[in-house]
Amino acid sequence: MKKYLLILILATINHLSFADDGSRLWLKYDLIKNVQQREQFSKHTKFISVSNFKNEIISKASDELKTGIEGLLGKKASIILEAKNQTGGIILEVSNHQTLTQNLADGSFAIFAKGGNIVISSKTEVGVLYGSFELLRKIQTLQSLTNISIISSPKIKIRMLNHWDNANGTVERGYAGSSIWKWNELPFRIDPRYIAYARANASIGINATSINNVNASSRFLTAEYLEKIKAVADVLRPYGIKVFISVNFRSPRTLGGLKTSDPLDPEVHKWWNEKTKEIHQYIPDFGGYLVKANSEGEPGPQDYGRTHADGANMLAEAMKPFSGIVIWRAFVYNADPNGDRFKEGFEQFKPLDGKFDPKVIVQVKNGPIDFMPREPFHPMFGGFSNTPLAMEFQITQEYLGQSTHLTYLAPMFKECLDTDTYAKGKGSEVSKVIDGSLYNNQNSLMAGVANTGSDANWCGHPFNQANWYAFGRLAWDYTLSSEQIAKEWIGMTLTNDEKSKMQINDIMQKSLPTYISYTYPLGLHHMMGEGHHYGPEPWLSKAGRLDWTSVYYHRADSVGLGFDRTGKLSNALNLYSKQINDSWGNPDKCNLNYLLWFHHIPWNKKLSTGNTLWEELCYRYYNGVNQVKDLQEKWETVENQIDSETFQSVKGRLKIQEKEAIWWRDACVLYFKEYTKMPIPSSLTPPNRTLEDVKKITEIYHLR
Ligand code: BDP
Repeated sequence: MKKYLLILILATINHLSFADDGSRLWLKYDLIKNVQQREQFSKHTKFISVSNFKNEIISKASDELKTGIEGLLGKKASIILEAKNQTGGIILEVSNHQTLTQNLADGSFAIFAKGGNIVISSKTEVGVLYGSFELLRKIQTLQSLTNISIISSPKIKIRMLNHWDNANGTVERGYAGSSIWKWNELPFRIDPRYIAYARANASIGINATSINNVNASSRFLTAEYLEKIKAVADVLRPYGIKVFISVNFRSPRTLGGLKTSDPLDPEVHKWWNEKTKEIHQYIPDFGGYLVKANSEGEPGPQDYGRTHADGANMLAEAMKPFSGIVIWRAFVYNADPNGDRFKEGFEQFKPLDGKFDPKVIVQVKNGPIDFMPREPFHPMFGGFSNTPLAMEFQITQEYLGQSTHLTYLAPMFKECLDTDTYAKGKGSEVSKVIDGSLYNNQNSLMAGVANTGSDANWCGHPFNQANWYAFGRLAWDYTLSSEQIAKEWIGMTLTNDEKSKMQINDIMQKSLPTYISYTYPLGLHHMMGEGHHYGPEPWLSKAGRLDWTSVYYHRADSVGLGFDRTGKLSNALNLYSKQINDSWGNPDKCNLNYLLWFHHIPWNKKLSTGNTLWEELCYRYYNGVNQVKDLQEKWETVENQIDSETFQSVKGRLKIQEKEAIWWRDACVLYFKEYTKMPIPSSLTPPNRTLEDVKKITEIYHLR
């Protein structure tokens, strides 16, 4: 009996010591198991030499190196003032003379071997911080430091998270608990998570945070909240992160008591000028404003007969004495049952191209509708030569399985960034619009709608952390491959066992095509459950607006499926260049992944695969489900190399994913079958339920 008790106790201790709740993200710094590997790294990390102890960014860099080295290598790492004839250490150096780092963007750094030491050098303190994280990443992923030689430079200036967090602690489209910002505690209590958040962001080069929802409350501009935001800004500053605020355009009325918020009214100008000055008293390096205006019911300049440029320029003027900027979102679409939402942003902003103040940058979602799992790039990219445009990606998985489906988003971000707009001929990729190089813009910005929340592991699904990580890495350097980023993240977060790394990378690379296959194959879009945006509802035909329904987008009828965006109907294709039209505009040449985005295809039309549209659609839905089973099998093979809590969490979620992939498949196949009047191909087993059965699942979601 005693023996069994002892075994039980030991097993529990063992379990506890390995249980990983994911809270340390990719900055785990667990001891490297292999002694020889540890010795190799120890040779290069005997000390950390810092000549400028007082600088708060440098001191964060040396602290991080110390913590990292002590954890990973299980030894003390001393911080010293100057390495006099000492070798085998790390030297942190801010240097203007360092030829390696001249003419490179702010935050660039070099890491190189010199005189028996490793030097991390940059023109700026924050570059030294980024270099320190890079060196730790090398150790975490077991890469040799011998003769290390790296020069790294960010391609985008402002690398930003957009939090859609509300003052009451909820998060719009958040799937990982409540807000990380504890407004009720601030400014008096600083949650240690703010520091962990800052470290995680700095480790991937994120240097800006917009802390509140774009559907903004004026409350964030009150003195009470500015004091709270200041407290957060003070925590983030030593990690090189600037704070932005999303503002409600009606604030001069709701908060200032004015009669109007008309951007051409002198009193309104004065109000914003004073408010902007006041903000700077709290936060001298304030990043600027983020504005959602005249979109989905939010107030804006059009309420007063003014344009987006009038509104943005008024705020830019208030920002003139300061370094901050104004980020104005292009996510606008008026309710027009006969129009095409695809074209709205482009058409509303096109007449304003060139009319924005240089302090304004217009933030555009990656695709023209709304963060669908696969969207063609937004035609504004390449269509606007006189306005700096920022990229807005969604890291939180509103339409991508939220926190239960495994979907790695780096391939999606990259697909958009790598697409050629042909705006100035071949080689005019979206990435070159964003980084400012195509049109010679000074400002450049990439924003990701954050997926963070109060859950212990920050992001809900353990793999959702990889999307935060990937966003930061790509904002820093969009030429990194999805594989490289995945492997880094796996090595830092899950395991460095080579075989398991390969399996997990494979899961991650296959995850997005799998998800798209059982939800939106062949370019279908916007068929999710109303409001909550989870699960299928392709039959949705009545909503607050026609362009919030599913039938508006898929246009299924007895003839075929898909939204005709050629000259025959909406002509949205016309917003793209001729070269894009030559391919996407032709149903026989169009990439099948985008086919139903642009064409209404007859059910019995033969596609390039040799199958008819109906057959291909069925095969893809069924394949998607089978691929989830593959992901599950692959995950089983890594069990011994993964912390058990994480392993079980992913395993459980994959089960949900399998069940819901079948839900999507059955809903869509049974629903479209009503239009085709054709049987499901004989090689596939038909769903064992009716369309009515599936509709009931969705109805339950809407019960009150
Ligand atoms: C949609 C979301 C909505 C956001 C909106 C936006 O459903 O909650 O407020 O985008 O980006 O995707 O403003």
